[in-house]
Amino acid sequence: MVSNNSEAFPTAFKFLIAGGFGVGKTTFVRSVSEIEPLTTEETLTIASVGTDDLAGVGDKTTTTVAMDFGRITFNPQNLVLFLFGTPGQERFWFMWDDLVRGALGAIVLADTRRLEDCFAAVEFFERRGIDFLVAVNEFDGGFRYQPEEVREALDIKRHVPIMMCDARDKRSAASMLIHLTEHVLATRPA
Ligand SMILES: Nc1nc2c(ncn2[C@@H]2O[C@H](COP(=O)(O)OP(=O)(O)OP(=O)(O)O)[C@@H](O)[C@H]2O)c(=O)[nH]1
Ligand SMILES: [Mg+2]
Repeated sequence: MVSNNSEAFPTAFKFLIAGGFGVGKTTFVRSVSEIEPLTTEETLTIASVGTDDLAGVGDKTTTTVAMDFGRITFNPQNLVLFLFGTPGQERFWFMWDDLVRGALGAIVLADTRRLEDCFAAVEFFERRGIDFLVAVNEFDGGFRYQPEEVREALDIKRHVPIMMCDARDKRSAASMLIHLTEHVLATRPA
């Protein structure tokens, strides 16, 4: 028998957590996921010096080579978000074309120490017409910008939300997802 109780069927969205190398994508998925996230971290080795640009990422020792996967449910709204974190290094960008399939929206994480590194992600989603917001992950010791300064520096279009976040903080990361959901719902026809 087919139930007509729509409450039983949550609305599921696929969101990408994207951005340049070392901006905190894996950290974001890890802090907000209600399941143990699937990650594909590999150790950065001496052999990668010259390939991996480690300038500005502090004492980072691992990097995502394929993707991160996590899930979060918002109960009153009966909403399930599947989160796919992208790899940040240029040599793994070919993965993005697969990860983006079926995605309804994206968060582009930006690191104020290397703001320009999120250009590629911004362009990627703009070209594909995927709604996104820019979340500025405020690292300790990084310069503190106002959202409108970031918009100007990166030439982000007016309708794209720009907000400050701390990828290590579950509440902060969850609020980015709520903002993105609202943004997607507001920009898409019913
Ligand atoms: N201080 C500070 N450290 C952070 C923050 N977010 C992430 N980190 C740290 O920064 C490092 C890089 O974070 P990752 O989550 O691995 O970055 P990523 O974007 O997944 O990196 P790739 O997959 O290699 O591109 C980790 O050591 C985190 O603990 C933050 O908001 N503040
Ligand atoms: Mg990662």
